Amino acid sequence: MGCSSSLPDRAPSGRSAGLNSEGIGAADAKNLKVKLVLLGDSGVGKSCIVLRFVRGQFDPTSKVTVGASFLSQTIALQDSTTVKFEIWDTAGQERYAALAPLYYRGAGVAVVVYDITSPESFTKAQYWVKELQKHGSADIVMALVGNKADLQDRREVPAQDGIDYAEKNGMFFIETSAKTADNINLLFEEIAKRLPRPALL
Ligand SMILES: Nc1nc2c(ncn2[C@@H]2O[C@H](COP(=O)(O)OP(=O)(O)OP(=O)(O)O)[C@@H](O)[C@H]2O)c(=O)[nH]1
Ligand SMILES: [Mg+2]
Repeated sequence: MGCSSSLPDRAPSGRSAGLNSEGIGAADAKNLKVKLVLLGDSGVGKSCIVLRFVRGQFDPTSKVTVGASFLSQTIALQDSTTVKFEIWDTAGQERYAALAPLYYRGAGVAVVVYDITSPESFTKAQYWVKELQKHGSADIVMALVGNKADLQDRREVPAQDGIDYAEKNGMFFIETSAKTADNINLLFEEIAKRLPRPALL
């Protein structure tokens, strides 16, 4: 069960046209675009986060992701710049783990997601952070996301553990709920603010 987009799966094309080696580019000085990859254990809610961000929906009946799916969304910041996110939502099931480098290679942003009710998913998130530190772009912007924050009564990963781990690894940290929409837009706005800007800006 999960949130999947109705768009067909697409093979990754490596870097998108117009993006530099960190996956960040500018159509012009005020309009940035960035390749973003979501990584994390199966079932943590990656597809639901994307669906909530892109379409404002939560669909508890859709399927697990197969391979990866692609969506894009543009947001406007207060300084009147826009950021287009080209989002690769990867499949968390173990059988797809070997495909992950195809999606995180050349990404300017990596969003590593765990489920606050699942310590195993927090351990898996740490695995992905290490993998990105070894093989991701040098200037990649990384966010650590504790999802399913609506399930407070089932929480098993204290927020402080996420905060501490993120701080040690130079990551932005936030807890979200794709179900209630809590902090979903904020996650992407905060990422946008942290993107290195072209010299023109
Ligand atoms: N309560 C709650 N449930 C959520 C939330 N986000 C996702 N879910 C549920 O968690 C399950 C898995 O969500 P998905 O988005 O498919 O998980 P995924 O990380 O994309 O999983 P894979 O595609 O297999 O990697 C679904 O049953 C969702 O309804 C949330 O914020 N709160
Ligand atoms: Mg998915």
